[in-house]
Amino acid sequence: MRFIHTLILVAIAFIAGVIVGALGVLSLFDVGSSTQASQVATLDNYEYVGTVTRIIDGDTIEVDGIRVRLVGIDTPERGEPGFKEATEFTASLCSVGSTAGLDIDDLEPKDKYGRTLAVVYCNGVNVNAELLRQGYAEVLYIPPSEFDPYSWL
Ligand SMILES: [Ca+2]
Ligand SMILES: [Ca+2]
Repeated sequence: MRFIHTLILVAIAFIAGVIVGALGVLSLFDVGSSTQASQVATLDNYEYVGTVTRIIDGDTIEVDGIRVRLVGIDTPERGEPGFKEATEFTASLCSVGSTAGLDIDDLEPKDKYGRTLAVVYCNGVNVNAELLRQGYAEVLYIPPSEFDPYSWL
């Protein structure tokens, strides 16, 4: 009898182990597939994804060496009050070496200096809108533009 009891206990332990193991595999699979889905969704939102290579000032950065002007806003120029603060704020959101997603202005993809006009996303944050909301930038709305900066306020 004792042998049979032991056998049943071992069988129960084995079945429990299989169930726990199966749940573990299922949850791993779930995590894997949802991560993949969100990455696909994220890349869909951006027309370009690259690495921040340089912070020029509050409203101009380089992504993979491409000069990008943050559309819809204007931060102070060098020598003007607020220049340092705006530049540091942009640098804190989009540190050099981090990943940036660009939503390029479909209606005006470049300005007269050849800079790419875009909304820049760093860590999922709309940097153009955040500069405006935190008071580091002013609205600079030059139609035609895909974006209405007033909608960010
Ligand atoms: Ca400026
Ligand atoms: Ca766009």
